[in-house]
Amino acid sequence: MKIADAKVIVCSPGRNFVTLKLTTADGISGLGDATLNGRELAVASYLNDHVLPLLAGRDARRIEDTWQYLYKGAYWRRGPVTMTAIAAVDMALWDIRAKSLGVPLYELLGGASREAVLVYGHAGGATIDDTVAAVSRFLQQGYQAVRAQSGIPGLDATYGVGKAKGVYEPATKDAPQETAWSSAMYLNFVPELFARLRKEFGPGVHLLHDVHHRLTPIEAARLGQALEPYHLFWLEDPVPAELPDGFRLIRQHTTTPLAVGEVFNSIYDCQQLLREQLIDYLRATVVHAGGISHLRKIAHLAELFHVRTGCHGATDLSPVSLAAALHFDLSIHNFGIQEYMPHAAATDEVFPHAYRFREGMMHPGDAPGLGVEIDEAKAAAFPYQRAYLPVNRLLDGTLHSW
Ligand code: KDG
Ligand code: MG
Repeated sequence: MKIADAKVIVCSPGRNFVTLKLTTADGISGLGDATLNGRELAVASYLNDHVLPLLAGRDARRIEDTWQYLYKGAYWRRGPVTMTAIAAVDMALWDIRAKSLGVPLYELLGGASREAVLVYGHAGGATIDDTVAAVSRFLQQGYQAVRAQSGIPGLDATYGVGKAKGVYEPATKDAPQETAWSSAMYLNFVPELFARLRKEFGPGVHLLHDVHHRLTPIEAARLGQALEPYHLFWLEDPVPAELPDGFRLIRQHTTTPLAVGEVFNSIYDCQQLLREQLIDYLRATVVHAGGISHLRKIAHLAELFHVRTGCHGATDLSPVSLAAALHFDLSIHNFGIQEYMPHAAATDEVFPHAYRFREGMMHPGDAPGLGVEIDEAKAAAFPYQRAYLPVNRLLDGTLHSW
């Protein structure tokens, strides 16, 4: 089962995606997502210029050995570009292996640990009333868990509130959008939002919230404490996660569960948070954290410390990533929740897939492999468009985390 062909497909059906397609000499092909939002071409180049020349003739069944070859063999370790490229190769090899055996990937990962996977949707509105209406729409669609974000009085635009109803695509063409931020205004406002949501929807619905790395540890501790009466499923990315020690301080002050890790790219980013039990949910993903092989190691380490998974799943992660995440989620023991934002219709046309949503739960389907393909002719009709994620400034102009 030698790798005979490898190519990188860059397309933009609604937004940019980088996809790796590997094909074996006996004609089995596998897909890997290599999309790094706002820096897509860096990963395409890493793959084309440095990884693909190493793959020709390798045995597609040697998934772990190929992972180690690309990780240790580069000498330069970790980092989002490297780890996203390795993830794409890893996903494609698992896809090929499962297809060669005629089974859905989760069967190779130990089989199903549950019937289906709990997912959460994104509700956002310009005002509290709009957010209440948005949450209500998700509940009508069967969601059991909803992330709620709202515009903040006095600030023009804020994270998580889409430009149009139901749309979350913060990247903008050619240049980054600039948004303004005040932690003081935000901290005064958010408890009011969740008080209202609990009053409207009662205790049965899982509510989540994303701070998007914007607070200091003591501010995050105050927010976690203020939100305790509303029993959040989690408070996400309360502070920038480069400094794991910051979470000790948050943890000393609040029982609100914490989720972190969508920007993590290896087990080394996670290990202190896990070992010291500073978080409750880990958001590392298949695409940015080294693929299925590496994410399984992270999840197994997390299991020792009572930490469950909550994989990142925004629309900048392609249907290939979503499929891989669902196979992973279905199989591991310490699964918590999966983020789910349906892709644009054009994306779904380019990437036909077997996964399905029903009553707030998802299943990867039982097609062999990942259960997702790419229609290359359709992909070619959507050429790459340069796009950037926003930047965020405090009201006095100081650059802040977006
Ligand atoms: O590319 C960045 C987005 O995926 C990120 O802003 C989304 O924070 C996010 C989330 O929780 O989905
Ligand atoms: Mg997030």
